[in-house]
Amino acid sequence: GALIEQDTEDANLHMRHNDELEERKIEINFRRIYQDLKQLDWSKVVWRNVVLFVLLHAYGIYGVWLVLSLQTQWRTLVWSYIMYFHAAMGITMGAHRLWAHRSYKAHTPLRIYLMLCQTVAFQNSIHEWARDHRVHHKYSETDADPHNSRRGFFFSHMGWLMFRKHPKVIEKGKTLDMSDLEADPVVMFQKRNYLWMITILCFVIPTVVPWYFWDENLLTALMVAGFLRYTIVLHITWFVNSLAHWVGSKPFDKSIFPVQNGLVAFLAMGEGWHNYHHIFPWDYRTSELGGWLTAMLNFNFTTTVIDFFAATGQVYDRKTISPEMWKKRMKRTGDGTYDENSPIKWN
Ligand code: ST9
Ligand code: ZN
Repeated sequence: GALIEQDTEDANLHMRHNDELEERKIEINFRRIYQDLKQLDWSKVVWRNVVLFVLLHAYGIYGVWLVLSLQTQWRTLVWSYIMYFHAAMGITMGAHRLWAHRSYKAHTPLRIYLMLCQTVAFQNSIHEWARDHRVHHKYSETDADPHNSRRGFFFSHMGWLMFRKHPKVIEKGKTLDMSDLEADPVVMFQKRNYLWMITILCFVIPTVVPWYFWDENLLTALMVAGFLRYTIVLHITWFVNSLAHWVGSKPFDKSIFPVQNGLVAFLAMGEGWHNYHHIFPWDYRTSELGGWLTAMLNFNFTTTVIDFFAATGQVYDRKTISPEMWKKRMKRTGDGTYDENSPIKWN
């Protein structure tokens, strides 16, 4: 009895989509954003996080000013980019494709490296990140989805990190099988040591390197390579949950919210092909794209890096979807927007 009840409930969570899909405008509508904001339950706000995010953005804006007013050395900018790149790899290649989805396997040296990169990004421990992400995939756009995009653009972008979680998130999250991550000593080491590790990797190293090696002003290094770089990586990541659930096409399945968004893919090293990814989450490319032009244009750079490590032997067992399979799915459920003649030619 209990089991059947549970299943029906899960099915219901999934099925109240369709009318809302019709209503939803594929555009960012500021009036809608405002209305959604008004409807959020403000008694659930975690003010400590609001204050921290306001401070972070104030420092980030100060960082922008230090860059635009030419007070930042070019070496510090290059260094900030290197930090951005590593943080991005820690999230896309590590937390997302390796640990949350297990779409490929990696040997311990590479897992340690990706864990360190993921710490540079300071987006919660791998274990917490992957649990939230698994529950997001399994219960997308329901109360059990941590960044449920039905609660509005802002909520799905960053608002969810400033509110107490919906009880369903925790309830459903506890039913997930996390034993694979709990058996990974690299993941568990990071979870146990998270606080000092983010301090060193997200803030101390990015700040001290420019100061020590090329005499950058310490405050400038902290604001630009630390806070500004951190803020940028956060927003790009959050765009996958906001923009890539709102603005774009649905060539693979028109009945879900996630969309294909090339801008997000470009910024997030290949993570904007979100309509595909929600249908085939175990594909290590998070898209059907392949080929050198995609790599050159940076539309899926993470895949290029995974392939590079596969060539060195550190990566193995990459899972993909065959073109026959995604084409079949596209014909059956897609919105008909797929452009087979696109200049960025895939397979
Ligand atoms: C950040 C994460 O930014 C961003 C993730 C984005 C994901 C994007 C995915 C898209 C695809 C990949 C794209 C990559 C693109 C990359 C591009 C790069 C250029 N299941 O949390 P608590 C338990 S983080 C099961 O306190 P509250 C939990 O264990 C930014 N259980 O809930 C605990 O139990 P116990 C920095 C769960 O009080 C209890 O529930 N970090 C689950 O409601 C309470 O947990 C922050 O800002 C679950 N899913 O607070 C921190 N979840 O007590 C923000 C929780 O037994 N977080 N539990 O241990 C917080 O402060 C809080 O979590 C909160 C909620 C205020 C949001
Ligand atoms: Zn995913």
